[in-house]
Amino acid sequence: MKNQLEKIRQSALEAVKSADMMQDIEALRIKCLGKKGELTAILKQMGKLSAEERPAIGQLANEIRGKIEQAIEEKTKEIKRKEQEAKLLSEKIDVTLPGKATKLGSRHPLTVVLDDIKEIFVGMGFDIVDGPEVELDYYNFEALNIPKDHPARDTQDTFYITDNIVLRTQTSPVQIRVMEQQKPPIRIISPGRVYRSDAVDATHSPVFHQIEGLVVDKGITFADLKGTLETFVKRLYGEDTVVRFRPHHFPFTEPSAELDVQCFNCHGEGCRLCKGEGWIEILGCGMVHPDVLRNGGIDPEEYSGFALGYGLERVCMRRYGIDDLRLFFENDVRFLKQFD
Ligand code: 2NM
Repeated sequence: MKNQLEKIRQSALEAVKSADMMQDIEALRIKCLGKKGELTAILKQMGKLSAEERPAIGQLANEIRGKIEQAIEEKTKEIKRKEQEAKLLSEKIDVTLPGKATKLGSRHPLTVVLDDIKEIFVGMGFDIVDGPEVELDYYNFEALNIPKDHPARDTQDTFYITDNIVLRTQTSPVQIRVMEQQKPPIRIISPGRVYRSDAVDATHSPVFHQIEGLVVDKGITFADLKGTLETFVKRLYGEDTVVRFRPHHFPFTEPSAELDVQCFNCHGEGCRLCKGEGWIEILGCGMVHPDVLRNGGIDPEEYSGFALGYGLERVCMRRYGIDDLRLFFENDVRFLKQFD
């Protein structure tokens, strides 16, 4: 029996020594020390021993049990420590590594140009106003002196929601609304989306952007229009920009004009950029028609004003040399991230 005990001691301690996983240790504990384990089996046979042998064997068995328990406990600690070390090692981070850079978006090129334009007008004391894109026929056409038979009112050109509701074709309806609500002096610009029933190509889009401006006060003259617009254009294109005003016609202004800038490429000689003209058309403008003032609830005997309107896409295309309008609306990041 003593030999059996020594064998158990030896094999158990060796097994504990070579174990390297918690499952192995637990299996070993059950095998040796469990209720049906090897050591228990020996102790059950103690009854067969003589009274003299019994204490010594009992003592030995207890001593072996103690040794095995101790070995298991030490091994368990060792395994746990190794597991912890491995975990710490695998989770190690180098806090001195550079961080991942956050990719910032950029402004859309139309926004870049619009922000510049807004800043110039705000600097001259203008307010920026918004209005509905789904608009009454009255504000979009009627109040602006655009008669019922005018080609702009054709369903070929305008998106009709109903007989008297349209997608605004210009932002001038905003100006009528402002005149209705606000007493002069009025100094506003109204940038925003406008709609025309056009097929998409390199120079046409059913949705594009306009900026219109309106100034109404006592004693406003064509000189104010010229001074304000020349200042605006020089701030946008540079102080050495040469401008000219050319007579034109709009139903809502009288007199009306278009503002051209001299081609900065050929200085008026005529080249490919200005298509041989020497001048590049920038915007439309004029003195607000007395009927339009009246429609806005303003007495044309007491007040006068000027207005202007132009397309944001064209300004932007010229500034960046963009040759296809569709690029603005396709949202291809390879295009968009070149600006701002
Ligand atoms: C243009 C050209 C000239 C214009 C007129 C008005 C209003 F409401 F005051 F009558 N707003 N915008 C105007 C004048 C627009 O676009 C080429």
